[in-house]
Parts: sequence; structure tokens; C-alpha cells
Amino acid sequence: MKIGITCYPTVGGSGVLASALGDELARRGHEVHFISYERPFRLPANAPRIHFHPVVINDYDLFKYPDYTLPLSVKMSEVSRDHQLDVLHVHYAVPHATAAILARSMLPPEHQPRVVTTLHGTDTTLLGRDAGYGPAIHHALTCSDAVTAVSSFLRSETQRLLHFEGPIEVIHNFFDPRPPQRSREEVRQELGLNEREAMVLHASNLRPLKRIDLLLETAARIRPAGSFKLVILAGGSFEPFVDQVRRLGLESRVIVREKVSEIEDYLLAADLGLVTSETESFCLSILEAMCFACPSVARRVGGIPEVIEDGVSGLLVPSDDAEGLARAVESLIQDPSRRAALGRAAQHRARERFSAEAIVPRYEALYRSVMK
Ligand code: GMT
Repeated sequence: MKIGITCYPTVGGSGVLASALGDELARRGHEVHFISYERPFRLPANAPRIHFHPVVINDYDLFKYPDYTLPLSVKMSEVSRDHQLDVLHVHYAVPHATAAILARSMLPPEHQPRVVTTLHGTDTTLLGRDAGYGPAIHHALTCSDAVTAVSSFLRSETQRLLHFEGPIEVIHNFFDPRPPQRSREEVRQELGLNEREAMVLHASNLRPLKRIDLLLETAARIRPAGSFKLVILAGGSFEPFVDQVRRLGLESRVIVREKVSEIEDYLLAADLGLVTSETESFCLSILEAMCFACPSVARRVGGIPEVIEDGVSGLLVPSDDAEGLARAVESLIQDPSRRAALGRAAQHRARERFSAEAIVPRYEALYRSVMK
């Protein structure tokens, strides 16, 4: 099949998932065309059957706000026509789904690709409730040939918030790690971790929804204070949080690495993950850790309970109570054999349910069904 993929190219779960999907589809012999304003950061260079088409945005003085939707839709229609795409698969509805619908309608019927829209999270939970976006998202979903969501939670939220009554197929996220480039010992040495310190990992784009304030508050309550280091892989600037780190006396406990691309090295070195998000439709970073037998402590919010079975493959904490989160982290720091058992179960669950092998054929089947 010939598949066009549009996603946000910068650090973020939807772009990571879309890049991994494109990579896997190309490995399976499909021709994949990425259309975006930048090459997605995790997309392998020079891989066979993967093409990248940049969208060029001109900055016109007459516009107060630059427009991306129209140049994107023009590029989508050109690529669809020139490469005879079967499917345009857009990740994150705003503005990608709207641009795809417009692109399709610009083409004569024989060149029109099918449009598949995958909802990832804030396109529903945040923008879906915004009166300035909701009706446009609803329209784009209605006009899509198929709509998927990355969790059952997100499907319910889309039905509830957008009053969308069409079918939504739940296809969970997947992750297949690349081989780490360094050993666990090398990474721990780089981070200055000693034998007795557990490595608690947090990886996110640090947006307000990730509740970095709560993450740091939790870290400050973990006892004994010298039992761990919190390693933050930051997909954005950590500058706004430096004051809080100082105020909480966490300077020697918190290590930040910005814009890391060799995430597998750090996953291999980690002992447990910590996620304090206000909500998550899925939380890819929990799955990434699970693949390395690293269990996470997270809040019981959104689609996270579809990823972690509480007490079996990780620990879920009911509220945004830093004390409860800290106790859960402490319990795993102090009990390495329980931590290992949860980690083994997490890795097994990731392989069984959330591997490329389990998930990518579902997308292929969906493409085939819309092409009929
Ligand atoms: O978080 C966002 O703003 C959107 C998106 C992204 O691009 O990072 O994240 C969402 O998609 C990921 C991949 O499907 C999910 O793992 C994240 O849980 C989800 N984020 C939210 O729901 C907040």
C-alpha cells in the first residue's frame, strides 16, 4: 500500500508513535510518505521506502498569525496525486484531519486517498472542549473514512465531549525499542549514580499537564532522601522548574537531560518510572519503560489503567497526593524483588499487547478495509 502520514515532528507521543508506525509499515514493504513542516525527530534517516515531503510555510506580513493548515493541505493533495496514495493517515486531529479532508476534496475522485484519523489525547480532551475547535474537529472526524483512538478512555471522552457518534476503533500504542548504545553501568556512571541509589525516571515534554510541580514535590518527600536520584528526560526547557528544585533542596537529587534521542540507554539504566500527569490518554513513556522491565508509579488517570494493571505491572495512586506517590515510590525502592516482579510482568504485558507485532497489523487491516 502507499500511505501518507502526517504528524507533529517535534518531541511528543503522537509524533513518536506516527514515526514508529511509518518505520514499521516500510519494513513490511509498504511505501510511506511523511508530510510535515519538519522531518519527525525519531524517523530513521535513509530507510528504504520512507519519503519525507516538507511543508513550506511563507511568513506573510498581512497575516497576524501564520497559517499552516492550507499549505499542509495543498502538500497533502500534491503528494496524494503524484504518488497515488491509498491512504492519508493523520495523527492528532488539529489541524491535520481538517487539512486531510480539504486535500481530499481538492482532488478528482480517481486521486482521492482514504483518510484515517488517529486521536491521541489533547486533540479531544483539551481542544475538543474548546468552542473554537470542537465543531471543526467533529466535522473532520465525520468526514474521515476511519477514526481510531489510542485508548478506550479516549474513545469515551471523544464521544462525550465532541458528541461524535461515528465508529471509533481503539488501537493502543506500541513500542519496539532499538538496541541501547551503552551499558547500564556506563549510563549510571554518566549520571553519577552510586550502587545504593535507585534511578527514578521521568520522561515528558514538561507541559503543564505533566505536573512537574507534583513530580518535584513527590521527589522531595521520598525517604530516605539519599536512596534515589530522579532523572528527568525533558522534551522542553527545564528552566521554569529550577527555582522549585532549589526551594525543595533537591539540587543533588534531580538530574535533567534535555532533548535526548537515545532514550533506550536511559530506559535500560532506570529502576522505576514516575508519572504525575493530570491526565494521559495512554502515556507512551510508561510503555517505553515497561519494555525494559522497568515498572512505573503513576496516577490513576485517563487511559493509564489500560497500560498498567495496578499491583501487577506497576503501581497506581488514586489522587494527586504527593505523599501517596512518594510512599508508592519508596515501597519499590525498598523492595527490589517486588520491583523486579512488577518489571517482569510489565515487560511481558508490553510484548503481548503493545508490541509492533501486535498492533501494526491492526492498522494494516484498517487501511485495507477503508480501501475496499
Ligand atoms: O500530549 C499531547 O499534547 C498530545 C500527544 C503528544 O503529541 O504528545 O500525547 C498524547 O499522545 C500520546 C501518544 O498516543 C499518548 O501516549 C499521551 O498519553 C497523549 N497525551 C495526553 O493524553 C495528555
